[in-house]
Amino acid sequence: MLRFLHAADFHLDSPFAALGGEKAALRRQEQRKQLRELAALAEQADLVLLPGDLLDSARAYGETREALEEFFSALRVPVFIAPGNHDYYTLQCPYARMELPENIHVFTHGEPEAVPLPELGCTVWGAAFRSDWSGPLLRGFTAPAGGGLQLMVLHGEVTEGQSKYGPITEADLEASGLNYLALGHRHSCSGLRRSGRTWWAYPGCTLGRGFDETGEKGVLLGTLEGENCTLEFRPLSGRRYRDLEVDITGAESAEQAVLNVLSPEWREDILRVTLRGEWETKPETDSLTLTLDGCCWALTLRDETRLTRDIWKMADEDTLRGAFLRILRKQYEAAGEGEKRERITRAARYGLAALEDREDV
Ligand SMILES: [Mn+2]
Repeated sequence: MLRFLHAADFHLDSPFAALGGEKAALRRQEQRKQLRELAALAEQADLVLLPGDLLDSARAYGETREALEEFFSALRVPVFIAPGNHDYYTLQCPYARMELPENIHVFTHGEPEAVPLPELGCTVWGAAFRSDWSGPLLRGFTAPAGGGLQLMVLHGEVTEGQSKYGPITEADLEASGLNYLALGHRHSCSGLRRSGRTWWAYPGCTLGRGFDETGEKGVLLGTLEGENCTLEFRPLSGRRYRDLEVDITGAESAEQAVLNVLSPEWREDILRVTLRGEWETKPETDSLTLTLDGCCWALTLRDETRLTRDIWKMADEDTLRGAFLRILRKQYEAAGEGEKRERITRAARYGLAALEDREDV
């Protein structure tokens, strides 16, 4: 049985621009620390597959090169890196400039090359992005039959459509004849997939970097034995991004509504809270921000609430406004429940705002 660790898309040295100076630097430090956790997990594997975007760009900080060197020298098993669109291979890239131990193999060609590992009964294939985009790298490839387990490590996008990120189609996967294809590029975990006889997966990124990368992040520990494959998702520790929407309609206060949904376990996390709904007294976002600051590590607060208006209250007035509302009220009552009512209510609000020469709040 062959045991492997499959991890991708570390995006070391990401700018974390939304967090700003100090916190962004701390996040980059946390990224480097994750490498130790990975090295510990690798002790359970016979080989390590790293399909690209380990670095966010070609400009890695000195600390990051050191952390990577430490990581690589801690790994005692064969390691395979297939550079992606962020860490693509050039003679000036960090991989080319680092002194890598012998067990670390970086694929550098634009077409698949093989590294046979007879002691493990397998061959590991791989190819590299050579710039920030790539044509299909797997197209036309078929692994030779009968040479033991055939694995490949590759950055690319599984899609039937167009992509400048090494597109891979279902047909490419089926024709590949591989036992396992370790993919990188997609930032959420795909779970174990199969096309033809080829097992494949994306582990997702190792750490969230924005509100489009929420939830658990981690790596895959897998086994291959004959035609069988198992995969286990191992979450890595660290802060999470959490995106919350809080409806404050009818709440005692916006503050109370938000506090009700927060968990004390999120104190080290990065939160975005979007307030929704209607109010009679506008939420004080400044004081709310102060209250929430202690509940998480970083906070973005967005106020998308609006003033409650009982719009139909004015329908009986003997004014132009009243006449306008009476027409809409008749339609509203005839519309029944649902989306049409919603639309008529909106028309009433906008109409009132126009008649009163105000903005709809
Ligand atoms: Mn990528």
